[in-house]
Amino acid sequence: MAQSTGKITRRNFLKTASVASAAAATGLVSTSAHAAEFTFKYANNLPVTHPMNARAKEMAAAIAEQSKGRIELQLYPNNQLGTDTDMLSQVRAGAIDFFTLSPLILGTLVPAAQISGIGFAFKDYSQVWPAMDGELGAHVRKQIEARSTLFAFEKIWDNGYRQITNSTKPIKVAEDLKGMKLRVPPSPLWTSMFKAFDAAPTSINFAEVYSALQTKIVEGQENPMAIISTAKLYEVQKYCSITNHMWDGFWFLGNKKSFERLPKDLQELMTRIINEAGVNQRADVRKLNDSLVDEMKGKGLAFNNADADSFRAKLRAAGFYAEWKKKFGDEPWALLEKYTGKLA
Ligand code: X2X
Repeated sequence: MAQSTGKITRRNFLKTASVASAAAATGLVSTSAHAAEFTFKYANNLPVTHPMNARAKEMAAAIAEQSKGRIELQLYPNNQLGTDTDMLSQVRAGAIDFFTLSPLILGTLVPAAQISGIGFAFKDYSQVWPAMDGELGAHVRKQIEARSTLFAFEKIWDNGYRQITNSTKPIKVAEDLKGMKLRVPPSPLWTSMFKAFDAAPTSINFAEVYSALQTKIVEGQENPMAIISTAKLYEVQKYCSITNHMWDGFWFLGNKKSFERLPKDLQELMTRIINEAGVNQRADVRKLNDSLVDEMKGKGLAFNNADADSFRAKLRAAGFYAEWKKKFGDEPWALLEKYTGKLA
């Protein structure tokens, strides 16, 4: 008979299933089988192998454990719920509760948020974190809260310093970018900056970057090493030019109404765990970005160092700094320069 051989017959399956649902109904199964009191969705655009998602997984586990199962944070990495543009609409509407987004892409909704992405602003991380954890970050978070249905947690997560890859030639000086078809993320500042370099920038969401490079819709793109590696962009690019042309991060955004469903103590619990995860993620990303050049060389990417001065001079000559200072306003610009020194 089927039952004695252990084969799953329909009758056997139904019997097991009804035992399981009876156990759930009487509370005899582990807490993970219970629906949590509060369920949230957190979505992002990065591969599961990126430190952002390793830390997110750890963070979701800590939230479940420390809330004693009352909160479940569901993770949707790798553009599973759509492109950044789609996900931004969803989190604004509350269909997603949390979302990590570059301050520059957030600029399509809150223009003031783009200020941290000014080309060659932060010399290194010793300027980035004091600015973003300090008055500049506070200014941006205030703008986000005032001008959208969203808020940002205090600790911005890291993306890193961005480098240019392409399939055509090494970029050594700004002049080499002339006319180059480059993908940039959807953001006014990004487009403005690469126009100032005389490149031919096209806005494309990250979800479509690999295929845009593969089919040569664009020649190149720019991203930190950890993304070039985890998204395997080296498979469809030949050259990587170390330009460090801007630092980029990810604001950990929440939908205000979603988060306010939580009682104060649970809001505090989530806030603490999310900010801690962000700080740990910063260390992971920095280590990874610093360690990948040799590995990428092994995968066939040709590296060169670019002359940063020629890029800065080009931005200055194109009036880039003057234009954006005017757009952001004197006071926010002074906040930026408080951390970076004089820029324009
Ligand atoms: O879209 C990109 O290039 C990425 C992944 O770096 C951002 O999210 C800004």
